[in-house]
Amino acid sequence: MANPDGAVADPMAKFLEVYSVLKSELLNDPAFEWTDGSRQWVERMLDYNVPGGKLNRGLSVIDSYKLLKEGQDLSENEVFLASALGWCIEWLQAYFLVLDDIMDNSHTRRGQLCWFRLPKVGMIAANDGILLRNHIPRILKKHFREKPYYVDLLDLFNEVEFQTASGQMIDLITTIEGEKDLSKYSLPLHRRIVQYKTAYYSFYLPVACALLMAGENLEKHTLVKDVLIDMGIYFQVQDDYLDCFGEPEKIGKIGTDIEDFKCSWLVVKALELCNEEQKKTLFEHYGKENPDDVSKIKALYNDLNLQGVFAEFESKSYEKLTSSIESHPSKSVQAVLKSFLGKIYKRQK
Ligand code: DMA
Ligand code: MG
Ligand code: MG
Ligand code: MG
Repeated sequence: MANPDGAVADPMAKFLEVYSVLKSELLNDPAFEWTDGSRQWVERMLDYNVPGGKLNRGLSVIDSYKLLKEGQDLSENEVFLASALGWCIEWLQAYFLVLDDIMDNSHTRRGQLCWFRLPKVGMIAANDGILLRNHIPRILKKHFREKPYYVDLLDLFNEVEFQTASGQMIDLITTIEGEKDLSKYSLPLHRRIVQYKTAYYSFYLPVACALLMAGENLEKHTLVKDVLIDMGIYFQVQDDYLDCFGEPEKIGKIGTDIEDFKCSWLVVKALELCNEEQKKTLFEHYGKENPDDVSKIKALYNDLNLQGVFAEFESKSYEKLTSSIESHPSKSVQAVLKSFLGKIYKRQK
């Protein structure tokens, strides 16, 4: 939607325009000798995997940067740079999701087949994941090389990627065939997994990007980091809940946590609340592909009223997060954090 002066009014449309710019730069990267075939593959792979989500992480870099600038008008260039950083996070997410879906044996993502499920793609998806990951430093080099915060930006992305991959590792090694043992599942283990696999890249990274752009030193913002990590943990509990209780049409994916023997918040709560007989059911049927086993677990979750337990958790988390946010000295930082929390509270997708 263009105004008479040609400016784009809709922030989403503007953000998507930056995607097109970054994509065409990547498809003409001078470090590679492109052919029509290779260009078409990458373009299709990007369009399939990068822009189709909610784009919350990406958009929140721009929102956060605006709030940190306390109402000052941003220049065209600042909006472009904040959008480019937002897209780097969406690229990082796409990279993790393409590989996560292979490892979790998932079927759908964002309302379509998982990339590796397409007949022409298969395990080429593994290399596509690597390519997506490599696009991030290409984008950063092209647009941020001369910035004083360039090294900090590279370091931030490297650190967060390492934390996420480590979280994925502990998520996966709890499900090793032949070593499945529900008795090792607990709230502290769950917290450790989700803190690393989700919270850093989904919550800390967007705000950290905005802080670096605003010239801030990240070491001075540990309080902000702590709140964002707690928010990320809450967000992944929602993801675990929606895996079982969400509507696939809304969340765009079909849950696999029960089949995959995941250390989900739901199974941890079930273990906490069950009686001896229900515990037997959990041990016997959790982590099996067979739909009858899965149904028995879902019936048990209903018997234990996990929907109600979750609703309680959700409002408690909201209260706790709000009071941590309000303890922060800066009003603009409070606004950044509150806007984030508002976007995810009681989310259905
Ligand atoms: C995914 O956790 C975490 C990363 C880093 C992709 P998950 O497997 O629960 O995510 P999803 O439910 O989206 O597959
Ligand atoms: Mg998954
Ligand atoms: Mg996973
Ligand atoms: Mg999940």
